[in-house]
Amino acid sequence: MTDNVIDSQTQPRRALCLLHTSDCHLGTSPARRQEAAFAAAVDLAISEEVDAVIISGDLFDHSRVGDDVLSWAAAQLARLSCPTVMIAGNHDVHPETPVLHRLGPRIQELPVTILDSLEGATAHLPELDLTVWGKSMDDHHPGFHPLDGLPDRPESGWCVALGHGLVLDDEAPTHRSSPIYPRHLDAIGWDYVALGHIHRHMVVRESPSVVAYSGATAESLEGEPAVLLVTLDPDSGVTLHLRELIPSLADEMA
Ligand SMILES: [Mn+2]
Repeated sequence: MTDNVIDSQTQPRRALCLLHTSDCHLGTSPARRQEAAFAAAVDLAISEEVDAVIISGDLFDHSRVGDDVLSWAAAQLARLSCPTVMIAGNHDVHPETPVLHRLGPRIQELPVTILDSLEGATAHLPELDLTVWGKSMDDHHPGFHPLDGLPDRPESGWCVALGHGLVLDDEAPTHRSSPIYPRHLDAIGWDYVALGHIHRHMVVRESPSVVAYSGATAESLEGEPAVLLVTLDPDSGVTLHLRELIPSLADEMA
């Protein structure tokens, strides 16, 4: 066995810092409160030099947002030098003209990945040794299970799963849409499960995987803007820090 082989097999994963947000709801209203919060989130990603940005659905408030909102969002994502990975939520999905597909041509040149397969899709970011899985939805209904179909964790590297749905306390059948049952979370061996849909930040559980809602960008911290910084560290594991955002009044009023 050569030294090179030993190195490649024993090389520890390097620590990563991810910015996790969801439910940005861009295009909600002319007041631009959501846009100001999102711009502040991008500012934080840049100043903290995060390794990747994760958006767990509902980047947009609805499928009819104007082209100006789409172009503005693309310009914000273009400020990031790190990769961005996102899924659709129940607000930005539409069977005929998904708003994220309208965003697509505007972000072609950017390191942005939209995981838009209904069966689930995996993005591998080799420069970060990071695998991200997520599933798109074509409708928000009780039969859609956001984490169903998640494959076994990759053999090496960090792995993060995205889901947009409602975590339930027990296995009782429900009429709530996009349910995530305990059995879905019990079975996961991935490092972190980044959830969206609930607008308040919430740590759902810490084992076998750390599972958390970031909360909505504009209101996750008791109604105020915040995002979640997720540190993946070979020594200390997964650590979450909810970081308050200070939106610029100029972005809000523009
Ligand atoms: Mn939602």
